[in-house]
Amino acid sequence: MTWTLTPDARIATAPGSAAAARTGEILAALLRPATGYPLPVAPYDPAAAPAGIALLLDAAGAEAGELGAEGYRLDVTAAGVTVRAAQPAGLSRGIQTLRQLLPAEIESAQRVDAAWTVPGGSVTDRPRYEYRGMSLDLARHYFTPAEARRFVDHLARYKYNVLHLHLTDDQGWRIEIDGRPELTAIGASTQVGGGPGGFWTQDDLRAVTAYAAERHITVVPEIDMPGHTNAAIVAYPELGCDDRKYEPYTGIEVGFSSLCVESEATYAFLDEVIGQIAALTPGPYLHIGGDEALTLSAERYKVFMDRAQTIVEKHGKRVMAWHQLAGAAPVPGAVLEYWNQGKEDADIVAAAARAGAKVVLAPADHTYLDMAYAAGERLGLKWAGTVDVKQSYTWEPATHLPGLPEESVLGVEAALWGETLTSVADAEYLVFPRLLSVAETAWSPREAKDWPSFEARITEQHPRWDRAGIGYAKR
Ligand code: TNX
Repeated sequence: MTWTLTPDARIATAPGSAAAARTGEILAALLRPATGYPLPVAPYDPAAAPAGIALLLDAAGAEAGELGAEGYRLDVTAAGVTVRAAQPAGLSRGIQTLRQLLPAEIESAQRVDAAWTVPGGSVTDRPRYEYRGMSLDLARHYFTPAEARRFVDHLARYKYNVLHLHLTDDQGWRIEIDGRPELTAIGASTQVGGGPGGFWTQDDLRAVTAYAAERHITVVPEIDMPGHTNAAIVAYPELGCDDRKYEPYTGIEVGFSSLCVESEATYAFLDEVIGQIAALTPGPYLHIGGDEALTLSAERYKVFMDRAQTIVEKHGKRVMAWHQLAGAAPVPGAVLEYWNQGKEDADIVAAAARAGAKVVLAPADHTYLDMAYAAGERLGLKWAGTVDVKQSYTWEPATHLPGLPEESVLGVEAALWGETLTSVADAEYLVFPRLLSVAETAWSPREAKDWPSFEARITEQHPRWDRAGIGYAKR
């Protein structure tokens, strides 16, 4: 038994839900180019003839509990397709499964003649982890807002729910801050390798955040501090001290810069920046970096991070930081992002988690999409070794860090650092297929993971990526 998408199909969405209607429009926009069908979107009307596709929010009681915030149930019969969820985010995930069940030609930007059939059956699906992210490094290589939206689409396709934007680093400051014009006039004008850099206006960040939110993806903005701040200090020299002279930097070393810990000018700056970033992004988290502050003693680092965390909380956000914060004093409710290779720093992270911190796992030797696939590759770094597709897939979050309580793992993140990138094509070569390894690790139940099956399913994605114009590594 199959269902076939026909020219007269309509998309009926949960009455009274603007979010469901928006998801219906997003689905229609995905299906119209290849099919050439009009696919009107309208509120579901039980008295009308079957629409073809229905996106409903009628999961209730035990089923709603089972589906949670992002789960969905997909039923395909000869009469039509129904996606049901308890929350709008579930519909957003469900339409991507429907898209995957259609023939690969559905990815074409031009009209194609194909039999738009979907196999019949029912699927109940929900994510394993509540945080499933990818970070994009705008600082080492600048990406425009349109390019970032392209990555949001990639994340939506594989059911991610967080886009982490690394907005600042030694090589560039990428976000407009009112009252601090030199950040963008000077701080934004560099990137790795000497290119022109660039920055987003506040409206750009608002717009990308809204585009992601319509796809039920939360933007987590990161302002890295106290290290990784060369670009900010070049723009505002009073932010530095330690008798170090700051010059624009386009290399790829880390750990040499720091905001001045003892200066009130530093905290006045943080209050402005964090306040504005908090107001621009509705999500719960604000990431303050905290990694590789190699010029600071542990004492000075703690003094700084204590004050920075207080400022984040004052502006109504939950602190997120790289796991080095575990070596200082994470505030209650802080989320630590573990990024090292091997089990390095497992002890301090596990101790912080036992004291109540939550942990997002981004182990460099598995989820760093900027690691080279293999020796001899043009793209990617190798400081955490090479990460082939199997290495990116075969690890287990619940037991990855010795001593880390399983319930403290909030989720998993893929990281795309930009040191070796010069274009979106470079980025997609590193991202695909490893984005899917991290997606499956974050979404699917532990017992459903299976490398031979995954490897075969990656190859099945190739015709979709070819038609969608997505670059990838044939691995
Ligand atoms: C380490 S991950 C860094 C980044 C680099 C990355 C390159 C982390 C918190 N710090 O500054 O871009 O390695 O792989």
